[in-house]
Amino acid sequence: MATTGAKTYRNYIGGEWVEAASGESFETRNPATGETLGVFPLSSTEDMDRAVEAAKAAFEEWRLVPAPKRGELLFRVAQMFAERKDELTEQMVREMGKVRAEAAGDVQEAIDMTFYMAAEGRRMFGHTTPSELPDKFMMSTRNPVGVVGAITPWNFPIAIPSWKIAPALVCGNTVVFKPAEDTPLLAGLFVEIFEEAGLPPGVLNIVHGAGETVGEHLVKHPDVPLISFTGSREVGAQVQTNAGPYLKNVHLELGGKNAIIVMDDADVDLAVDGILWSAFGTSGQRCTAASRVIANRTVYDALCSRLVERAEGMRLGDGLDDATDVGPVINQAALEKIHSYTGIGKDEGAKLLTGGEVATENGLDRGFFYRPTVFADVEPGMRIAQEEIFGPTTALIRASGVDEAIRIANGVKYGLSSSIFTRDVNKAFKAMRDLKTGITYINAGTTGAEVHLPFGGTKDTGNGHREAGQAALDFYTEWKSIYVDYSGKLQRAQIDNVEQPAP
Ligand code: UN1
Repeated sequence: MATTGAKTYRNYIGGEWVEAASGESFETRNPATGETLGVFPLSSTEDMDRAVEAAKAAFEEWRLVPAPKRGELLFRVAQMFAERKDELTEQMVREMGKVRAEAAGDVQEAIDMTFYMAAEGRRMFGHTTPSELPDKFMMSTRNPVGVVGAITPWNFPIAIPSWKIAPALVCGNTVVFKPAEDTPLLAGLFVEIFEEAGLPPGVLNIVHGAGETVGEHLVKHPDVPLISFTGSREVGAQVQTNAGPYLKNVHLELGGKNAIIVMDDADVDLAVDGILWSAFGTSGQRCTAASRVIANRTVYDALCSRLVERAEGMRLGDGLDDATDVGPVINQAALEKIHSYTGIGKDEGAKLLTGGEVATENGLDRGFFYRPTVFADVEPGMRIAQEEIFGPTTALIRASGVDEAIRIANGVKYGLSSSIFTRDVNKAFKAMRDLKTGITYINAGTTGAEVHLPFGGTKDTGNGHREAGQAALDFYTEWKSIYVDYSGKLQRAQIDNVEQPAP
């Protein structure tokens, strides 16, 4: 594919748009058509060092800007995201491939998150609590930490950066942003909006390039105390290992193998709607995607036939075409990985009900399209029921009763999202308590998190931290406990207020 005419973009370091020191570059392409959309700097560790240095210097002033003022800047950013929503949406469809409605939802999620975190500038509550001693005052405050390294994936190219960067900034940290190589264009637009809103130089920096070079360098940089990473389990483990010797705080948001449970008493039509949306929306490329359906025996057959019929009715195509239900997957490697799991599923003895192939008709061969794929007769231990495929493939598993269904749902290494369709309040409450995931939906699919509740998962989905909601503040600040003694004398805690035993 010729690159002639494709615009060249730069890194943003210390308030300047600059080329990579090496002068090398890479391209971003439309996964539906193969069209080249832009040329980006393939940065080196030298560029990353400069960005960290700029962020470190900017921190000393930014941390002293009153939090409500930092919030006001984020309000402006949120407003600009809203004003430019159509443009960002269209660019996202081109660069990432998701259909227009979903791309608009991605941008909306960033608008919501930025408004939410902007308002945090006037909250960021700490505690006051009585002292055990007279004439003494105690409180805790949230303090910024320093430079945050934000490493983001391509599947939510605007929303996920906002989950990390909005709370990081409102809390008074500065940021070096290393976006995914597949969606640099959107990441650049994201940063441009912060610049236009008036963010001081150095507070937010972006360095484009490869994870193995600049990403790794950021993770290992001694001047970056916080790392927030969203991506695969394998890379997450590497990030943790690389950051370990520096004793950094690391937030990991990794994979999922999310299940939808359908009970015998469920509204089956509603369940089918939920499954299709969660399994095939964004072509299955969400960490929250429903890649397993655990169906109770009496609804199993009905579910199979309805899912097949509806999946076969889904139209594949360019997300810019409003008739499209399912867009492309991100790149050739993703297409190959997804297809390899079809082979794995067949070899394991699962029954392929529909899909299972690359779609090439009507010009689809210019992009990376995979048919919505449904496997039946899947056993809980099969690889297609255990491993994250990150594509439009879902596996139907039989269960008897809510206890077995929950046991199967929990029988994977991940724990991000889960769902149960039931009209029985007792089963619903049991599921809310016992499904070992960070998120559980009742009578809805596994996707659709809102910005003001914590987002994240148990087990190998992460390392215990959460993004979004108030929970995000726990990662982007450190607690400071402050004691003010206004008694005018030395008062010893645990001693002067306690009657000492006779000698
Ligand atoms: C992700 O897949 O990485 O709940 C994020 C959802 C979206 C966010 C998904 N709001 O599916």
